[in-house]
Amino acid sequence: MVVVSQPALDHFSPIKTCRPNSSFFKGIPVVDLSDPEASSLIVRACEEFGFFKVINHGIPMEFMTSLESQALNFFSLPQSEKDRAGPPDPFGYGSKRIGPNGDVGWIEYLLLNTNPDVVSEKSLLIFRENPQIFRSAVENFVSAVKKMAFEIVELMAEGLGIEENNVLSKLLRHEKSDSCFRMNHYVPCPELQALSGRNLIGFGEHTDPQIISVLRSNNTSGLQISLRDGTWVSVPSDHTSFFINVGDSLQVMTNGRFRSVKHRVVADPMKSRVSMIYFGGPPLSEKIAPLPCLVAEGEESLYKEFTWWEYKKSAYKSRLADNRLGLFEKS
Ligand code: GA4
Repeated sequence: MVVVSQPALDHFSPIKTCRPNSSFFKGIPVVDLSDPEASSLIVRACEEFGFFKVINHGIPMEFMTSLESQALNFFSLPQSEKDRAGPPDPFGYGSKRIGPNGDVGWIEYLLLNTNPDVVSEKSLLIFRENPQIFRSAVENFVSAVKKMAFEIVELMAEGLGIEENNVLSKLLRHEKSDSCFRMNHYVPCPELQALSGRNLIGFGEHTDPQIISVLRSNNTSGLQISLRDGTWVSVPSDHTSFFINVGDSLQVMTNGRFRSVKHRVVADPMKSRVSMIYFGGPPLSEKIAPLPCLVAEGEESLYKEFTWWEYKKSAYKSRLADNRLGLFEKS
């Protein structure tokens, strides 16, 4: 038995840990974007899990690998260099601290606005080492992933039987769409595993506030989702595919028919995990409410009225694991 000395463990506090989970969930829905049935498969996945994997997406592997290597170049800079691009406000480089309210995780990350009106000082610092290459790797990847997100939300609308065109995609396509992009690096940490047999939580449990999130990671697993009954299951990694999360706003727009998925990331003790996520949100002034065509006669909205700006403001006052939609549910 390994005797764990308290000072050694204190080094990792206050980051939470959990017992390793070596079995992978085999029931993650997989949607082939070229399948004529894709729209109904997507709807079923969003209702049951709020989560699915996308294959045959047409995004060149080259976009994923070049961004991954640029991100790793940045993350391998000396800490003092990286810190110059932080702290995140919310954009920029962050290490361990997530959000403004005391959440921490075993993670370092870069958070970027996808449509900067100005070239911010922060992004100049992020791209500093390799300005052209890094910036264009981000641009290529984000613009391809955005297009796929537009296509996916259109398939959702089709599967939901919404007749009006582009009802969801217009929010993401909007020039003022409030979307962001995140590159996460989960550094391996064999010491804690050796000391305690436990793994560090990289990104604590939460739901994403936006409409849709599109994630790609390298072949290191760690992502876990919570099923309807509250059990946590590990998602097998697949560096060739994308994973889609339903966000809180989409849960509201479907009046609770789609569920925003609770998820978290457990850091692998031996292998580094790199993930990249596009969070597609509406313009700040957009009213977030159930789409009228999805509310049957005699049925009511489950939520009070609010704008994306109001929801976002409230999200930034919350802790990661809070039930953010709770405040906006009708009692
Ligand atoms: C979760 C989804 C996205 O990563 C994010 C996160 C944001 C942040 O890291 O700044 C938040 C978190 C996320 C939800 C609640 C608030 C805001 C940290 C936090 C404690 C960029 C987002 O949009 O919301």
